[in-house]
Amino acid sequence: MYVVLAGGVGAARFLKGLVRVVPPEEVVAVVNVGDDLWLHGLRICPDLDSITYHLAGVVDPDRQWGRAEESEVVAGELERFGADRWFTLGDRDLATHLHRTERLRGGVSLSTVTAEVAEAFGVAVRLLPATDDEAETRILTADGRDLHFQEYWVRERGRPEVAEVSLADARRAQAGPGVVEAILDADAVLLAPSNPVVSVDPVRAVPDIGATLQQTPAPVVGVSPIVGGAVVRGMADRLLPSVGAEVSALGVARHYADLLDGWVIDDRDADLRVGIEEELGIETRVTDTMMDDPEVAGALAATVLELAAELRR
Ligand code: FO1
Repeated sequence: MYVVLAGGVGAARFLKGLVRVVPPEEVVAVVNVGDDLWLHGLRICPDLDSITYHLAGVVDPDRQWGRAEESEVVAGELERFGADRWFTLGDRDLATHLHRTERLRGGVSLSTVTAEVAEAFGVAVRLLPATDDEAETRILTADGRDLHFQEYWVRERGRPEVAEVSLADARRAQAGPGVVEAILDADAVLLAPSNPVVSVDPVRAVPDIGATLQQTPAPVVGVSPIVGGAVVRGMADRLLPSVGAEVSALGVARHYADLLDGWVIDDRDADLRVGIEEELGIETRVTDTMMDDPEVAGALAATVLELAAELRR
């Protein structure tokens, strides 16, 4: 069984590749919930939903989040009542949030309702929220504001200069049911090519998850989300400096150095391999990591699993 620490789109694409080479029932994704928010009285879980929709093949192919063939009738009607549309919920997507919120209000845990949603979409990968607690990531800006991650990224389009990323809620949270056990029993723990600062760090900031990652006998192998010194998508390039990390495959490897046994970087960064291995002692492989089509994602997943198997010996 393989555990993947996962954020949104990068993780979803990687997971789609992974299930080409191992049965989905053998894959457990431990998913970031730091992006989650309350809006219009509904609980929205963007990373859990992006992964579910990608794996189910119903994601919007252009935006890479939300549902394909989506309409926004309800969002338009909400404007009548003065609602701000900075974060728009599509009509099909709304059904997921309505179901989830009704179940949460009825006392069911986020892990349980996540499993229900995955099953309803025919997703066999086990999706585990990192925590059932509300543990939102806060962005403290250089001009002194304390923003929810989505306010920073969507409402303000990632423009404010970031002074600090606060994971204080995650540091007080408890691991979701099954997470610690999965990490301990895994054949390998894989770090998806997700944003290190706002996707993977909020997962490992949960104290019992962080401690278990140090204890597990499983090798930990990651895929660099930085290619050629630039981010593939998202805002990692703007956030890595806030934790003192260089925007490169080497910088991210250093950031994860306490955790990694193996690291997979893109062909374009081949010249960094020797430096990473010599400086950090992390076994490094070079391959195509640009998962534009599922075949590349499958080949990448196979490379990651081969490295993990070598490290287990
Ligand atoms: N991203 C946007 O840029 N604008 C939106 O209005 C928006 C709505 C939205 C609704 C549901 C959902 O699951 C995701 C949504 N996203 C939206 C994407 C999301 O904010 C982020 O891309 C991720 O949280 C970052 O991984």
